[in-house]
Amino acid sequence: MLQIRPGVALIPALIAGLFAGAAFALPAVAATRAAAKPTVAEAERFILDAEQRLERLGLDAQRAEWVAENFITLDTETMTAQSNEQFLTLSGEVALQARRFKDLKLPQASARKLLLMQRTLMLPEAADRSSYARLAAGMTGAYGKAKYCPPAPAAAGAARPACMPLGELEKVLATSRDPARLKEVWLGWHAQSPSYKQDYAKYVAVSNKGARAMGALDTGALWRSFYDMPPEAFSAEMERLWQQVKPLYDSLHTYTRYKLRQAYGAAAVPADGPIPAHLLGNMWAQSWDNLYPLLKPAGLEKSEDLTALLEERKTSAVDMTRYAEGFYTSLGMRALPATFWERSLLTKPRDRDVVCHASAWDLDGKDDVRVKMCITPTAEDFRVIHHELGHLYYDLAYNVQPPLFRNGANDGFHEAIGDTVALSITPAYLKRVGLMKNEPDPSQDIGPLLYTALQKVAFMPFAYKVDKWRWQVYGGQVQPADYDKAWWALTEQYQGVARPAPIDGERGFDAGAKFHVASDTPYARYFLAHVLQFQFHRALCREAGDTGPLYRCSIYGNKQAGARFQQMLAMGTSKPWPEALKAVTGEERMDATAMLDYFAPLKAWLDAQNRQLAVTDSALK
Ligand code: X8Z
Ligand code: ZN
Repeated sequence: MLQIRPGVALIPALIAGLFAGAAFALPAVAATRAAAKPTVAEAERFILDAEQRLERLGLDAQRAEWVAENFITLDTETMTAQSNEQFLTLSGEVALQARRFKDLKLPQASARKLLLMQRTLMLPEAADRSSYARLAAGMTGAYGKAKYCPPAPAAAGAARPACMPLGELEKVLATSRDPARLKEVWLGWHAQSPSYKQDYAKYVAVSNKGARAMGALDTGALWRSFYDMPPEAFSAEMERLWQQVKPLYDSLHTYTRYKLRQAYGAAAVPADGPIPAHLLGNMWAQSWDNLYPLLKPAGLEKSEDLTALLEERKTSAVDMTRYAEGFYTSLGMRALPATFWERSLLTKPRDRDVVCHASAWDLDGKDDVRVKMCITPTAEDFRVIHHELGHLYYDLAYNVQPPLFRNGANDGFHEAIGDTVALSITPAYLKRVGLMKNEPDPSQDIGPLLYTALQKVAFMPFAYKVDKWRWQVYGGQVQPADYDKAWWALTEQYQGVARPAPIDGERGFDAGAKFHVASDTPYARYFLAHVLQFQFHRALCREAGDTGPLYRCSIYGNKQAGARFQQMLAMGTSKPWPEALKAVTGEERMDATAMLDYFAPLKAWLDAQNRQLAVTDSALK
């Protein structure tokens, strides 16, 4: 199953059997019995049938989507829209019919299946379903094709620079230290999304219609209802977790601002205001690890540079993937099937547009699992391929379950699996697999720890913000003319980051410059995943008998930890997520103390640094 499309979250599976008519109609059997009280036997028959139909149509839709994202053309976009529309028709029908059985006392599994069938939009009008599916396909395609085309140089006869796809722009942001160049590519990319702003606004309206037909206030509230708790309780959970992490983030932000003031000058980075977004090494300022060379502790190294090593060795995309697979098999998990290697897309094709944003797919509910990713030999992609394989190993594990339970315990779990494994990519592990020559001295630990915090801790307020914004948009508190105003208000409030230039009036659509907004993929999942991965890591390290600091623990090669993880993976979404969490950690609540434990020495170090930097900073002009 595709893990990053909203379809997964909203539409557990689609069924075939298009309903050609304009509006839903209950099928004859259901209609004639509508007056009679439904029986348990009827409910069980309905569930079995619906589950099979949803699975069939869902897989068809996945396949169409796979082709559309691998070959972005008008025709593939139309075909995926048609296929998704069919799935939406079926899932809406099924959700409607599932309501009939709500008062029955059913076995736990059947009751849960009825609940899961209702996690969808319901759009009774065919025109709405069609417009929803077309807009979604169009925006994903537009994002995938977008390029920044720099203006022609003023000098007569000078060649026009080539248009730059996102990957190249990201590389500039990661490596250049020229503020003018950084600002140019930042603005160049953010100038692309206004082209689909109107479509996004239309899409929001149709989506809300579908959520309201399901009894939710709006699509945001519907998303928040997918966590085995009332939507308001979920918002409160997110806030609780954020408050746990905030002091650590504040320390990191303060340190980063001081260091950027040293690097770019006091005029470029305000002493106590937000940091300009183009200086953070990443297009969305969501992870700051590319700033490590500027921020690293004086006298300490980030051990060896994995990116340099991968480049130097000309590590291929397949090699990178083999390393990741090797980690999972070391935990006792199976090798990837031969078809994975035949059917995945691991490098960016030269001659066509594809959606390069990494994703993991399950095309048959058995073992036709694939990755689509434009891998480059960098430390970041090394982590991302571990992340993607985490999705696939989850798919492979829960494919023993009936179709409706073939999903993550919640969507945050799905995102957390590969990241948990990637937390075990320690210097000691890299040395063990021959990717590092010398293991750094433990006295140098602050370096790698800072590097990891720049990825993981910096990410937290970003991940919180994306769906806070969408909740406001879906909730109607923010109208299209104010999309950017609201986006940057949240960015300043949570991330302490500012737009490098004034907002583009009512025209701008900076949120749409992020893949997950353009493709309408919920984002709270990544926030949860960042909490959960540290909880899983802490529990698995204990299972492996490692009593040392969490940041030095690697579960590589530990079959016992692997078996414990696998046991949870195989549960899929058959039980409410607290039970899955308990299976690995013994805990039933999400809890950011594991993340705080992991970074505890860094927090103390940052606070000490910040006290010193406050003194030297005051002398900066
Ligand atoms: O989208 C992803 C994965 C695919 S599910 C590559 N991630 C988020 C992002 O890139 O914004 C992983 C971390 C956050
Ligand atoms: Zn993912």
